[in-house]
Amino acid sequence: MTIPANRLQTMANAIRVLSMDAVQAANSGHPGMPMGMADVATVLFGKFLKFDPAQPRWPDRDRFILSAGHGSMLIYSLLHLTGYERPTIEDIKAFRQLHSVCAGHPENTELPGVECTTGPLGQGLAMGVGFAMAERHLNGVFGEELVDHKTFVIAGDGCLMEGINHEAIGLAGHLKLGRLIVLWDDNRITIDGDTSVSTSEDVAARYAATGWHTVACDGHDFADIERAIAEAVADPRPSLVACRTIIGKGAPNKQGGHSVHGAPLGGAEIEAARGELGWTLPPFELPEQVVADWRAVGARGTAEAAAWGERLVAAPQGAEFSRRMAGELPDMAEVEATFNGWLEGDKKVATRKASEMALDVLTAAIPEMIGGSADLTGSNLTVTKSTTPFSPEDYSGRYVSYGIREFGMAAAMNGMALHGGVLPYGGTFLVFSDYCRNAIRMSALQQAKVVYVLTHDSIGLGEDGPTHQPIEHIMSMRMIPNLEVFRPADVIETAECWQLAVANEGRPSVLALTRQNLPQLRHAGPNQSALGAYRLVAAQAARKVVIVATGSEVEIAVAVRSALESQGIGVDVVSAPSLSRFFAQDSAYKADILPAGVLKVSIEAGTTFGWEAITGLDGLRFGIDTFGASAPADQLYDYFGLTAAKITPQIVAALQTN
Ligand SMILES: Cc1ncc(C[n+]2csc(CCOP(=O)(O)OP(=O)(O)O)c2C)c(N)n1
Ligand SMILES: [Mg+2]
Repeated sequence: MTIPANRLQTMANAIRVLSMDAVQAANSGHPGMPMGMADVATVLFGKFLKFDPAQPRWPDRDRFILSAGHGSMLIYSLLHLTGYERPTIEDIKAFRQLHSVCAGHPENTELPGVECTTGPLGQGLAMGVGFAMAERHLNGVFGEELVDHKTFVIAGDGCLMEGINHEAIGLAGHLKLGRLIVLWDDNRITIDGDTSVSTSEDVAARYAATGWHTVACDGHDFADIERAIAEAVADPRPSLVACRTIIGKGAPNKQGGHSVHGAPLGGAEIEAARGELGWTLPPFELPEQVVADWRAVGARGTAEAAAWGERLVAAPQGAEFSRRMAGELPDMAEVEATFNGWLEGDKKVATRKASEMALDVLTAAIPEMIGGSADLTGSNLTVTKSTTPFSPEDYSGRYVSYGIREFGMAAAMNGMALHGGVLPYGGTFLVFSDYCRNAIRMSALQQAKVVYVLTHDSIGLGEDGPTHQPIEHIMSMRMIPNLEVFRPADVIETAECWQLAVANEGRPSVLALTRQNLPQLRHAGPNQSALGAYRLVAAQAARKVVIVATGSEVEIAVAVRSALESQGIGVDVVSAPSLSRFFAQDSAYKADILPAGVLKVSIEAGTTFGWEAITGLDGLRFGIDTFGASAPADQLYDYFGLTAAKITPQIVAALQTN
């Protein structure tokens, strides 16, 4: 399909006008980026992108990621113009208003066609790496017939300047992800003004140094844009296309300056822009020819999508491919039987080791699981017999050596999960969750099923000292909405929590795991962790105390209970592997576990902040509200007062004063 250049220009101008009018109507938003990149986006969608607006989730579509999420009107315009069901023109009129699918920044949960939520600069591109990894993996497993698509990213100066960019492109270059193509909006403007105020970097040289192909073009010359993208598509390396653009192009008095970045153009400038662009129609009305031309672009993929559908039906692995893409787990009966077999044993292992044992079983049963670690495989214990290396030589492998790139790893896992067909998990030390915290937050916001294996979860890691000992981390991650934080207490809870994590639809999970060995406390099923918190040991004497503990501190709680019971004080021990799950139980269950009129005590080797929700203000909270220290683990537990010998008398004293 060849559209004459003048018609292409009008198609691009439709993006410009829709964007400036929507921002003006909302009195909020970012017209500069969409107006500047309208020409590039028109060529990309018009000539290269494989998609079918009638089947937004067609598995073999090219993925398009607007990493410069502030330019959200660009993607809303494109989806509308090419004929997606949503956004309608009414949706666009409601840009940035409550419940509009045209949210301030593009949200994957709002609109099919928005592959991932963007706005935190740099992460869209880094998720693009994950999308490209998932594509190569599924291609390796299912072959060219079913999986053969590209990932296109539009990124701005900010996306390239962020630190995560270094991690992401290093990983992509190393993995030779040649189907990843980044279109850089090289407009040399950011919010504070010209990029020269803050950077002197030779971006192309940096990309070249990490194994990328780079090419430049005039981002307002259709033929030149097409030439550059074609070159990028042809090159076997991941590609950076530097598109020289003018921010806000089409606004005659404001274009090229930072004032168009993030503010409405204003009535007078919009009128001037209409003159400049030769646009006579009022806001939110589009010329028939433009609509027809854009719909023709949208129809370009129809036949290919249909042919793909036929191949899927014919493919021997078609049903398995569809299962994975739908995110449905395979039959888990054998997994459960194996885990149930552990109940009879008496395994004293670290929960990180228990996690490795569980992963051995799970990765054998769930072929879509792709593991990895940020260079701590031997500590996180994330590799299994089933997870052979994922590499350019064998993309069907299932273990990613992410390198020391926690943020890059987490963002890539988000991209993989959102691509679909894979279930990513990855490890690092819990304390370094801070390095990837915003990507963990984005997992939760995007409802991405990603499992974070965060080991060395307390002072129990010992001699590495306070830099490596998490204090506030577990509780602060519990505050992230839609993230489930598990802290299992033994081998059984670890297996249970893993089962819950892989079944957690639309939600990421954290598994906080110990370095040190823990005794097996549970010898009976069924999955008690599914309740969030449950009575592990019930009081024998008249109940005066309920101790709620997590992870490695459940063992301590059990010892405290024994000491108190021997003094005639009845104590329940409640293990609480998932507080959010417990809080979601009905009030009768919660009242049964935390009855009124007894002293409530919490023990967790981290901040005590937040435990008031369990203990009330008159309960006792044992934890650590300073940084840790460097020493063997048992000495640290004693030093920080987290032993039965130190906790028991404080509970006795509290009972006496009450
Ligand atoms: C991680 C992060 N930091 C800061 C911001 C706020 N912010 C939004 S856009 C922007 C400037 C980006 O410049 P550029 O990518 O060149 O976009 P342009 O002005 O060219 O549209 C900033 C700092 C953000 N969205 N994400
Ligand atoms: Mg810029």
